[in-house]
Amino acid sequence: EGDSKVGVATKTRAKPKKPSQYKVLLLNDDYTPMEFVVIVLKRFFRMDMEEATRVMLHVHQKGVGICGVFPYEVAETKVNQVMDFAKQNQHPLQCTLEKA
Ligand code: TYC
Repeated sequence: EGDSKVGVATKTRAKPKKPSQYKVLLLNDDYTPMEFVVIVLKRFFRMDMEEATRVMLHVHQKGVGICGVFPYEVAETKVNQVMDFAKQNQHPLQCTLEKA
């Protein structure tokens, strides 16, 4: 009989959304030494010498390059760390975020 039907709960919670990912971009300029950019990529993005050199040369030649892709808060922290470190060393190096 109809009264014996039992409902099954299928959607008890909202699905947690994946945190949005952001690219951290490095911009070229005419003044920051190549060696300093390599140090930045090794220190803040855990690259080895080979990868850091490859990314630095890419930015030098193309004008912009990707350091990595991170959740928003991590990406924002990396940008701030790079900008602070560049300022401390009086280099005009620019680093920014872009939604992945
Ligand atoms: N163009 C710089 C030079 O010739 C090197 C450089 C590379 C600067 C990458 C910034 O993000 C950068 N010294």
